[in-house]
Amino acid sequence: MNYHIAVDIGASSGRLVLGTVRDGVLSLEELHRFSNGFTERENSCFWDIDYLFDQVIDGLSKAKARGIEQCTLGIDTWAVDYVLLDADGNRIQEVYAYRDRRTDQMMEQVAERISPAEVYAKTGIQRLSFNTLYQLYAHAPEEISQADQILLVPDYLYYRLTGRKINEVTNASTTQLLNLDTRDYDSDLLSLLHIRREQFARLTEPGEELGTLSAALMTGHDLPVCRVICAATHDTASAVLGAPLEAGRTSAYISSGTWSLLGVEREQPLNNRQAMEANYTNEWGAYGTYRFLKNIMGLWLIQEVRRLDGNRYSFAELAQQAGETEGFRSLIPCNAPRFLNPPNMIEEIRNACAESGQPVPQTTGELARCIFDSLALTYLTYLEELEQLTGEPVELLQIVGGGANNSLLCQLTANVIGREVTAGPTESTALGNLAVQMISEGSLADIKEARALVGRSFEIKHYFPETVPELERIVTRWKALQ
Ligand code: LFR
Repeated sequence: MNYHIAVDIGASSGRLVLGTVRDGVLSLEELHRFSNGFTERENSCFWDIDYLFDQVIDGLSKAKARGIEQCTLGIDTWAVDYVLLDADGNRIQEVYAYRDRRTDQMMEQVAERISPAEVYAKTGIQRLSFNTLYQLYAHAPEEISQADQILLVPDYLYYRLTGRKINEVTNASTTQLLNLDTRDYDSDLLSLLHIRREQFARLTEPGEELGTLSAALMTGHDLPVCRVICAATHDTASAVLGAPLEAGRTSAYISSGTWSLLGVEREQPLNNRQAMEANYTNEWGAYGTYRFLKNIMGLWLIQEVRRLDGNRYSFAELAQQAGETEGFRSLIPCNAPRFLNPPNMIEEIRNACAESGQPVPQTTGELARCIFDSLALTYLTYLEELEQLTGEPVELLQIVGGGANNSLLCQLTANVIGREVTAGPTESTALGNLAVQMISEGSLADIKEARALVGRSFEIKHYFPETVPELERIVTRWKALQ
């Protein structure tokens, strides 16, 4: 029996998932789950990276206790955030979380030094205030020069596990510093940041073996013998690898979690003027693919409402309450920067509704309904835009990730976009992580085989559009809010 373990850490939770294949079917077992979130201190937002590392070790100890002596291991996390290390490999400061407000004005400041069009032509990456480019620009040059190495979060976890320093490419592309032509860090952008190429590590492709757990870890803990494999370390890259994209039908996907990432997989980047103006991104995927997609403020909105509501209700209960309230009553422009990290999400949503003369959602159910309706309308807007940009009509929308569990949102999406929606697998990120391990180890030939394995191993739900009375009027109302 071959054991594979995916460490999959998102902005709100993390897990270690065991994957095993028996009789041509892949099954998953959650070995360990833990919560995640940034903390605010003196107006700054930080991740607790030591806690996350400890959780990885706890999960591996559980694997050993469960009888796993040997396995392969891969890591993925959210993107863009980084760790600055000194020459001894020690962190020189805490790890900022990407919703930290220090980058609020940085896109404008960078634009004064290099035009957004030039940056887009070089990198093909959408402008988001939290891209590593803007985060690093917010540091004083002296601070940056103190860093011997800059690793992204999963690179850093790999370093703590194995002692090897790499920059994995799928995640590195989200820095907005990689050049599409040279396929390396762009020298103009590095000099803008006062960074020398050597401060970043070697670019590493998913599938490469990184060695074993360090001797120090093995002596200090009771852990399985792990062959550590470089996964597609950006969670969205893994999520799309783990999506059983349907061949023969033109489909788009939404990787639905804290963010909703709506897009298509392509063999070539699409970074023309229209794509730039619409602010679509070309993130690098494993095996030479690109994800042409748009970041949509996703379940973060409901996660924040739930948190502020004292975590009284589960996500399933919130969806149920939303389903019991009147639809399309109050709508918000979900992707407006005001929702990125407001001091109080509930107040922000209520204010947005009041300012636009709509009924102000009072109950938790009304707030949830406002979010789900607005998300579905946002999906419609960007799906139509995506079709225009690629010139390819989309027949089917495939929702993967945790949001695939939300049948209200899936049905609303089908209704609003007027197309079939499939939902699942919910664990597509862990699946994509495991797929790279299995391809690397040779038990799967390629990503096509991996997707076929996923397709036959997990149930996919289908949602067909139902009529929404006066949808056209609702869409017009929604567009006027932007
Ligand atoms: C999703 C994700 C997105 C990225 C955002 C910030 O978890 O990785 O792809 O834009 O988080 O890192």
